[in-house]
This record gives sequence, structure tokens and C-alpha cells, in this order.
Amino acid sequence: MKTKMKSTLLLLAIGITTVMAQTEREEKFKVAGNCGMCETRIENAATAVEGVKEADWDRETRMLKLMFDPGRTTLHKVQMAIAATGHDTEMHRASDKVYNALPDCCKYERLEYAEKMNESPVED
Ligand SMILES: [Cu+2]
Repeated sequence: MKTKMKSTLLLLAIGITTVMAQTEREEKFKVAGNCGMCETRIENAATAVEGVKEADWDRETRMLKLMFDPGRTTLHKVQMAIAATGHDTEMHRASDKVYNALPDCCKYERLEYAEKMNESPVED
């Protein structure tokens, strides 16, 4: 009887932990960039999006590690916000206008896209 009680409590605890864990998701995706200024710009753009908890961009691999609440934001929204600051991501291409305005040290090699339909809607 006691053991049954214990295992019920254990299952309950696992259930609660699972539900809590679901409000946070970790994803990695590529963001083009060069230097430390890029790193700051990319991470600030990502964390400014509501629902994003953490953003960490690696200069070597150019991968952004993102912790976010999938109930409050989407990867699309986050990548759009990053592209709006001039950095190409897997889903969104930064506009040439914003890219050209970046400091020279930040002028990274543009990402290649299969189709040009992902240009971010920042241009005028
Ligand atoms: Cu830079």
C-alpha cells in the first residue's frame, strides 16, 4: 500500500515537471554575422521579442541557441526580428538596405536561399 502511494506521487511529480518543461523550448538555428558587435545586436534583437528567455549566439559556429516560450512567440517572429536588424537567418533574409547600413566590420557573407521569398518586410 505504501509503495503504491509512493509511485503515485512519483508519477504525479513527473507529470507536473513535464507540463512545466513544455513552457520552455530550446532551438538552435543559423544566424549570419561576424564580430562581437554582431553578437550583441543579434542577442539583443532576439531577447527583445516577448516570450524569449535566453539567446546566445556563437561567433565560431554562427548558431543561435534560443530558449523561448512557444505559447508566446514563434521561431518565425524571432528570426524576423533578427533579420530586421540586418542579420540573415535560416527563415528570413535581412533587407539589403539594413544590411548595407551595418558597420564595415559587421558585413558578413550573406546566406544563400533556395528562393527569395523570405525577404524581411522592412524595406520601403
Ligand atoms: Cu559585427
